[in-house]
Amino acid sequence: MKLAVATRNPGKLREIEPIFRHTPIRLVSLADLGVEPKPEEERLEGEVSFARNALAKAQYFHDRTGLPMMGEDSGIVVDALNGEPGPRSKRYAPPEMQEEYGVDRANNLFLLRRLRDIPDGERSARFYCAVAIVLDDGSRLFSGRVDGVILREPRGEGGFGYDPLFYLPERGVTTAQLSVAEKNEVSHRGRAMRAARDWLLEILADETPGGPNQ
Ligand code: ITT
Repeated sequence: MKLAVATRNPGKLREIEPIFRHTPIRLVSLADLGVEPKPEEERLEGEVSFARNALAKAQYFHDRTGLPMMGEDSGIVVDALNGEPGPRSKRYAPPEMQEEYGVDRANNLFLLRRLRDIPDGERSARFYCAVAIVLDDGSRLFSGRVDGVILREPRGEGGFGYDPLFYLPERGVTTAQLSVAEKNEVSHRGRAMRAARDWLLEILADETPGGPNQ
């Protein structure tokens, strides 16, 4: 089965690919398919919920390609900021800052600035991930989360986005200090993707003549 992935974020693709390795599901990216970026894609993401955004991305690219499509929306939710930046995680820092420092670095600097006066015991946060699968005959949503704490300065070179600030107390590292495999074990994306993968594998088993479900 061919499953297209409705993301233009290479960091996400790097983490999603190993989860589908050694399965009959073959992932293809928008780049593999030659699906050119269009300005209207920017409007797929609102500020209401991760699930809505994931579904909007999957449905939009399913309509454009006709392929089984997986959309993913994720971000960071910070308790001391009443859930900010949430679904706005990618566009959190003002555009001038993003232009000057690059998107990820600007967002990290901006988050640190917003949390400057928040004491150590009150910096809890979580990454959240919604995954939508859109097939010809319907769609399904999955989600995952991982809880952590926002540090006062970045640590680690791996991952992407807010990873260098996201500390996992039980492991004593940030998610930027984990390998892709280690991050996938605990992360919001790993959890949501494994649930989506297992659901697709059930469908495939069901459809295979003489397969385990027949
Ligand atoms: P697509 O919409 O093309 O998939 P995107 O980068 O626009 O890619 P999102 O709208 O879902 O993706 O924004 C997610 C942002 O949330 C991302 O830019 C990061 O800043 C942050 N984020 C999500 N998952 C993360 C992770 O595992 N580690 C660090 N930051 C993460």
